Amino acid sequence: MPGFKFPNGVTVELIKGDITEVEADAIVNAANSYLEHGGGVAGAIVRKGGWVIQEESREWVRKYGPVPVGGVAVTSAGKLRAKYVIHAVGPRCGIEPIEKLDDAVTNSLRKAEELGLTSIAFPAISTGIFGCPYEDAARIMARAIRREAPGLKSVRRIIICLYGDEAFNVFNRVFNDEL
Ligand code: AR6
Repeated sequence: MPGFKFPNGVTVELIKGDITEVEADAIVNAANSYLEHGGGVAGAIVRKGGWVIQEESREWVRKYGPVPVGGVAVTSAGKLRAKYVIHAVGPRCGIEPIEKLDDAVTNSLRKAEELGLTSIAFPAISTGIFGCPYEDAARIMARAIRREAPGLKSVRRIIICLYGDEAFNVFNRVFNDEL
């Protein structure tokens, strides 16, 4: 399993598989602004974690309004192994600037810090239904992590969970390049 370690001990691991099976304090969801969890990662999280995650998401939107692109919201993780789901809204490529993915990653990491969590797992946000290329998304995610990791105090482990060989191979090459 490819891994990276920062001087402060924070590790980054790239794994292949289903993020709903990953053991981490928080799982990041690739969400939309309305937190209506349809397909992809979001659908899998609600199917496995339970409808409570969708209900809490709706409650969040009722209270605070839609989550801006690059922003995050937190709910419980229902029946999943994680303690929380951090719903991060990535950009829709061709509609919003892909650089907003940096905000989505940064805000997720900062939220995990705020919650005092030690581990967080990310999917390849925006590379499914939202249509961003793996290569560009990987580079933005890697650079955001490279910038944020040295300042992390609570978070010790960052996991990037890729679905399928193609995503894994591209992310692996780009992370090797950037970290
Ligand atoms: N585990 C890990 N990665 C996955 C999984 C899984 N179970 N399922 C898909 N992927 P997407 P987006 C990969 O579409 O592009 C939803 O409807 C997938 O192959 O989940 O940010 C939301 O409600 C791709 O590489 O997220 C939003 O409306 C990556 O995860 C919208 O999709 C992200 O794909 C968000 O679109």
